[in-house]
Amino acid sequence: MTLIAPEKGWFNKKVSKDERMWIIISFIVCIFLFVWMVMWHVVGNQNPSNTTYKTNPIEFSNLHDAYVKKNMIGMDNGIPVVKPEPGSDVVLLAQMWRWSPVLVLKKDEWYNIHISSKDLVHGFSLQPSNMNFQVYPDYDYVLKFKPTVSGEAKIICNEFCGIGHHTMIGKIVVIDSDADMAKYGYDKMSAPPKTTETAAPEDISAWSEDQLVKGGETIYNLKGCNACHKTDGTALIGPAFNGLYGSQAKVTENGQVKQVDVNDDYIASSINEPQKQIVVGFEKTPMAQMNLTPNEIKQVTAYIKSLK
Ligand code: HEC
Ligand SMILES: [Cu+2]
Repeated sequence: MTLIAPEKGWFNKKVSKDERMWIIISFIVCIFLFVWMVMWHVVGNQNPSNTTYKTNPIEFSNLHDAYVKKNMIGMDNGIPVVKPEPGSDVVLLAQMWRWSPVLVLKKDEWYNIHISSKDLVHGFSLQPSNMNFQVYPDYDYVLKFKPTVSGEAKIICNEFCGIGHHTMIGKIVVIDSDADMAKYGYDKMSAPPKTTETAAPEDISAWSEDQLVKGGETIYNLKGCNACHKTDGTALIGPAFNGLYGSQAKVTENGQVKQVDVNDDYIASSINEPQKQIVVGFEKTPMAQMNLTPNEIKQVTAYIKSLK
């Protein structure tokens, strides 16, 4: 509302010449930009074509675990490595704070890379090429991807996602032929222990202690515990796992500090209800809900127990 009402009949007054000219020019610019938005995709070869599907963090991380278990050829720095067939569907999971698995792709072949996040928004930035987009939980983003240069590319997270953000670096290795595997030390890799592949995960009652430990180690790597827990005594985001079992943990529960025995129950509750007892000194970054099944917890516990 203006203080002074416009004079009567203003709406039907003739628009001055230069005003009309500017309206026409801005209209043309708008139309041009609108068309060009589409042209970036067609001519500029930017804005990749993609499909998205609805998913959720639990469903997608189960998809990732199954995919990795089936296709894994070894480990690189605690992250499983897969070498998918050209033209196949590949699963890439972003989580605090890693990209899993490491992908070994053939040059000039197409892949359908399904990308999603297990926790919060991460950013997929492929270096050194200039490719950038956000990775959301609940969306399965399918990137049709054909690498055109061989060598090692890094996936940097460019969405600040917490204290370990800077360590969240994934890897895509592009090879010309299988002979290139040696360049990256990938020729001597060994597949994961057979236990987790052959035995039905629903029934592990007959497993030996050794099988449980091996299964637990696979879960530790697969579920990304290794992003926060190390096994060499050093604290990362969370306490180290070696020497943990059988010791005493100093925790805060309901605001009170107390000592508790580290046994099967304590480990299970640390995983199932991470917020209930917080280890003293690690209050800043709480552990996320990891959604392990009781069988997986049994294996992880055996693994932690085996780490002296
Ligand atoms: C994002 C980082 C992160 C990830 C991933 C993570 N943890 Fe933790 N974890 C923590 C932190 C921080 C603590 C200490 C605070 C607390 O007790 O919640 C902790 C505590 C624990 C403890 C209690 C340790 C102690 O010293 O008393 C156990 C057991 C544990 N985590 C198991 C796991 C397992 C198993 C996984 C993988 C399935 C896992 N964590 C994944 C951050 C993480
Ligand atoms: Cu991130």
